[in-house]
Amino acid sequence: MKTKILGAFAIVLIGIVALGSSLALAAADPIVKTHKQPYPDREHYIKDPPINSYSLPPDLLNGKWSAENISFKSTGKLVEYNLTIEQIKWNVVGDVFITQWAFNGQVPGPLLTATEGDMVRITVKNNTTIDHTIHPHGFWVPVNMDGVPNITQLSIQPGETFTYEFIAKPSGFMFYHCHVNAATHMAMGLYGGFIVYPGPAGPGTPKEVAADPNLPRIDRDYVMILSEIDTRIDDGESGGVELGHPRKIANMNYFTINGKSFPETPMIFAKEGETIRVRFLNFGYWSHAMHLHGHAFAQASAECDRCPRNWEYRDAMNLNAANRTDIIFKANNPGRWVFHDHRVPFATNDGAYPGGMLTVVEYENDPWLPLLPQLPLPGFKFMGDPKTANMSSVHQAIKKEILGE
Ligand SMILES: [Cu+2]
Repeated sequence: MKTKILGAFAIVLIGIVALGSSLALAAADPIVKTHKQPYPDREHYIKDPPINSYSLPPDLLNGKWSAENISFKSTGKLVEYNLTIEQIKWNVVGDVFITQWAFNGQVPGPLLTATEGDMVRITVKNNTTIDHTIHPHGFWVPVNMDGVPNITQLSIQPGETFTYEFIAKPSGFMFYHCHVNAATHMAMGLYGGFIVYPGPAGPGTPKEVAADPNLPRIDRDYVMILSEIDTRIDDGESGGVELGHPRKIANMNYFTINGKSFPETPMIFAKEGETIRVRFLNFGYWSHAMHLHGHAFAQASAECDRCPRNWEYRDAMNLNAANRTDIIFKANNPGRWVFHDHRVPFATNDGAYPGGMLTVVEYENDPWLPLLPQLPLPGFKFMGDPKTANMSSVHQAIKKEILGE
């Protein structure tokens, strides 16, 4: 302990000396932003991966768990991602386009993955005229990698590049988002999912937490990130910089799954007998009550895979802002089933039903399908131009009906 304190003093002293010299340089040179790498011994990390352990307060867990029995071995692997931030026009559905700031030109940004114990390096290049950061949400990172402007780092200025580096832990469904003026920048599309797969268990880790023993074999895995859009972003006076004002939350008029509103939302495909998992993240400001027709699903928190998870059977689940959940269902009822927000006004496109946060579970090669009513159903209002819409099979049927193609 004594050595650690002395060490910390030494770092502070070096820091002061370094600060002094950088101030002296700043007068003459343009400021080049750098940060101290949290793992300067990276070479050592790769050669001799350390054991990481973490603990949950035993009083929360009936004294069952402690730091000694939750551990994993680092993989010694470096996983690298490059992200750019640009201003784009994003196609929500049909002919609805809005201005967004986006990671790698898409909303949400690319789905990143790593294994627990990997070292993750994310290099971010800011190609916009506004400053940004990345907050790795749910990760247990060193504080200088937390991405909160002016509290843990200086924000990434236009034209600048910044590198985040941290060990991927714990395993679960994490995400990343900009934390600069977050109320606005999050609504402007700066978010993406990040799956951390469970790593090899470390010594002393009991079998029951080495991997989730309740987890069946998963045949198909889906990720669905829920969010909301206020199309008045582009209206100048009523949108723009006021986007992040709490009064404006009620202006959200498009509700998205992976950046798209129904009927362009991603579909879930299944074959009878398969086990399907959907990882949900609610990135919106409202809570969302996703309800699946025709099936019950098992649901549990996805925020820390190794932490105790309580699986519950539900046919609808409420997901609050920033929460992640796994839902698993057995494909045992063939047909075509909707899966939608039961706050039904959020299953519309600017008030036109059906739309928004609605998708379809469709069984492949299913004898039911030809027997179901031809789409579009009465009252169905197709949003946008079906000629240019990006359609999956159900939507192809609609296209056929409307255009006779
Ligand atoms: Cu930002």
